[in-house]
Amino acid sequence: MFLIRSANSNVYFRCIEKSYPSLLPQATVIVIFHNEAKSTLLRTIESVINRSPPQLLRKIVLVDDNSDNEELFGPLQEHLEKLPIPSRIVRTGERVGLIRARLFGAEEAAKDKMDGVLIFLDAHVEVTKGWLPPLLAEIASDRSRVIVPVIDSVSHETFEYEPIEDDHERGGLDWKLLHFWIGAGGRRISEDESDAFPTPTMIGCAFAIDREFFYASGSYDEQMKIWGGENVEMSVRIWRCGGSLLKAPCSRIGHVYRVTTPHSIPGGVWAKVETAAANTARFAQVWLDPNYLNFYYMMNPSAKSLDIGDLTSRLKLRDDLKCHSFQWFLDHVYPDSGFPNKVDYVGQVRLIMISVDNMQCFIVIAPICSRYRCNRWTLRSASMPLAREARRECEYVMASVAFKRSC
Ligand SMILES: [Mn+2]
Repeated sequence: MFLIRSANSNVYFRCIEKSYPSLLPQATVIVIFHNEAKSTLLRTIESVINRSPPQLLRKIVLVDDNSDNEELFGPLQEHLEKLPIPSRIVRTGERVGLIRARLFGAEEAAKDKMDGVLIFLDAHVEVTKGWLPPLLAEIASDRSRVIVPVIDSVSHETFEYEPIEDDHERGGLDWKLLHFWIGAGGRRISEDESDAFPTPTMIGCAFAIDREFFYASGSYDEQMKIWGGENVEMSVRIWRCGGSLLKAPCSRIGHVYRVTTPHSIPGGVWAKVETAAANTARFAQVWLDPNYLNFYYMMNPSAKSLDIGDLTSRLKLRDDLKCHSFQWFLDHVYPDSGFPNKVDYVGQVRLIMISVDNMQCFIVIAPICSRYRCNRWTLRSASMPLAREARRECEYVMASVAFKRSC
């Protein structure tokens, strides 16, 4: 597999015709890695260099979060020295996790010049032709915009580039406060399908943000550990504290969705689950209104016993920035969320049947009620083309209804 290839991206015809201002802010690309395969990491970097207008790319900062793979030292360093764009590698020295490593990279990025745009990329992506100007142009017109590209898929087996079908998908928030993909929704702000559009949340593997705004809006919650939940925290915070999160359909990036975890965690898989859960619980405690926080603990009773650390600085940030409430976020940014604002009862899905053939969900639910007699509902809903997504959508549709009816 060559490091450099011409990746296919099926951009809209209008993207090719689009013109961008000649004066755009410069980007510093920050890539965090931990024992990434050298070839995958270099494909990320080479694609950035080959598919970005050189005048728009200031430098590349690589942050090594305590790798022990030898080819990520001497051989990687040698490769970087030959690159036409300044590329620097900094090493954390101990395992600090994605969140703190990104903060580390942002500090390094600001050492020469304070202005410009930070672009955080996973170490296993491949940017496509034309990916950069759409991101920078949105930020040039409003520095409080955080911009995400369309995330296509790169096969982890063959490295084939696979454009996603619906590039107007948005990021949502499920009832466990995790990111998931949702449809375009009815909220079109423009008739031109190549224009950037609002998305409630981002997946986190690639985004662009003005450097000053990154810090002014609270960068990251430093007490979140390793990985997990930080993407949702940032998304919701950006919206609620004076910014916005948009997706630019003319900017496309391929991402290798891995089968195993990209961020190994000392302590194994249970430590990983618990770390991500504690990060999410920190987000819930700081950013949910009391009724939604109550609902979150009903859905996640085990979250109550997690050690989530001290919240003082994040609560102060929320107050200092005079951020809107979670209710405001739901009303203005995510009206199709289905989050219930008053919950008397939490039920459970007993049985889901999915007919993949005719793309429909048939759901039978038997809510669990301790003290009251419950109805048994049978619902039917439109579905998604993939079984995995259908399952999710079905649960979601079902659950919304279940919560709206009391037993
Ligand atoms: Mn990734």
